[in-house]
Amino acid sequence: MKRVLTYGTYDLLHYGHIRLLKRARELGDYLIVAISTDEFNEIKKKKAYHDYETRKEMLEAIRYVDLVIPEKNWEQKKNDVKTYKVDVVCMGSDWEGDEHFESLRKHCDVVYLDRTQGVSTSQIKKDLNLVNYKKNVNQIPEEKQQKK
Ligand code: C2G
Repeated sequence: MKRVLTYGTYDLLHYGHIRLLKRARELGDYLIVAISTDEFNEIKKKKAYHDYETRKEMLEAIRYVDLVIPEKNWEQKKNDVKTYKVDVVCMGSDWEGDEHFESLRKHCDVVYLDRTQGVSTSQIKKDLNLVNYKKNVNQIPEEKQQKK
């Protein structure tokens, strides 16, 4: 059984993510996705809209994904490859040549798949004006919301 591993935040899941996961799964027979914990996102300077548990739940519902594990730091990748007997680590092409992945070539194959153009979580946030969004503000009754 050929085992594939990929990493990501997978926030505000979109078709770019889905197309990556589909192609990653096609590289083998079993796909493991390591998603960044909320704490690791702080280190990556990424503020996810959905928390780790929600992002995990959504990824586990995708037919191409066989297992979701936490990505807690940059350093765990070599251990992940050994622990899960990974044959291929793959990432979108925006990561091509990154040392975090190139250093894994001693332990497994490393494949970069073309990134889907025209969609990104950060663009979705901008388009929906979520950049300054305060979570759950809509659930506060009108009369109680802070008047600017
Ligand atoms: N991706 C893609 N096309 C897009 C957007 C993303 O192919 N339009 C790919 C990325 O290249 C990545 C995966 O989808 O392989 C997940 O994207 P992000 O959630 O943005 O991942 P990132 O924050 O880059 O985290 O240790 C590595 C990091 O955890 C990767």
